[in-house]
Amino acid sequence: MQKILVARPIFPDVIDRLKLYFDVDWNNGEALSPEALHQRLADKDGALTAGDPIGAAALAAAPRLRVVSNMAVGYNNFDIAAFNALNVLGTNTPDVLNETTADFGWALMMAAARRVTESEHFLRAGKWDKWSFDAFLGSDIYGATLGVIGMGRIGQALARRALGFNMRVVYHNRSRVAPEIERELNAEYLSKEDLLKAADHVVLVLPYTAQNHHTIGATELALMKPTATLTNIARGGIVDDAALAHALRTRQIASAALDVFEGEPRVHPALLEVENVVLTPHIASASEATRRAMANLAADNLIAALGEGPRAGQPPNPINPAVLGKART
Ligand code: 8YV
Repeated sequence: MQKILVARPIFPDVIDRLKLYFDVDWNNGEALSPEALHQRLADKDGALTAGDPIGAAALAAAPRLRVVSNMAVGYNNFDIAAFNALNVLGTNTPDVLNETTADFGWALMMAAARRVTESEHFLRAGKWDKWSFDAFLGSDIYGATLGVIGMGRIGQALARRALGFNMRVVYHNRSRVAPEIERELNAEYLSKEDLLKAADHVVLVLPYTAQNHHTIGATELALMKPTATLTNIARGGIVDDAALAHALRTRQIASAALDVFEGEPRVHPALLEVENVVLTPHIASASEATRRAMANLAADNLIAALGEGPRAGQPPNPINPAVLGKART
């Protein structure tokens, strides 16, 4: 039997599925340190990860490893050049999380605009002693301008929600989406700068790459409206968290909502100090049904990529399909 490592706790029934095909080493505890991860990978043919960093050193420590299946759509934890150099396949879990993640982005945007958590903290602290006309005044979503940065599958799902809120939708992306999608979503392409000036609510849904590092920093925040909100459901590092904390403290923008952070699970201490930010612990895809679908899709990818099951040799979501069928070097 081929050997696999499941690097994180996941649903036990998915482990049972994997056991039908593999000898499974399951880390059902804290995330492994790089050293422990490399050691556990040493005799494995495949691995299932969830954000665990896999680069040249991990692959060198695992001479038999042929596939790493990430339980996430984002795979910035993989060094794909290193994978390609050794003919190691990477897979991810796109699509199954689009609507759930867009729902959560919407919830965060609304919470930031209408100051939901900020006012709840006030109430819980026992500070609410009277109704007042100007308590926690926020900004409207309905009829406002939504700015989506990153118009992939999740960005499009967000923009589709905006149709029901009678919003103007502007977007920025590496490249323009197809004209029929622009028409369906009533979405207008703008440069990043023009989008930041025009939008009432900016939502970030782009993948993390070296080029996207600090897509939003002090310069970009200075372009936004003082009434605007910023929501990040993409990846830590896309926003300069220190610059954002400063912009929130000085009310350069009205509020923000963040599900992802630079260096998470640590959160920049300055963000914890400001009231006008909603903070959640990387849970945008965390509905029961979606996390189950992601775990099962990650298992499907691993089973197929290691030549087992009904789709043997044809994993549904290869990231670097050019290595399929090539011997590990
Ligand atoms: C994952 C995510 O749950 O899919 C992604 O890219 O950010 C989340 O849905 C998380 O990355 C753990 O792997």
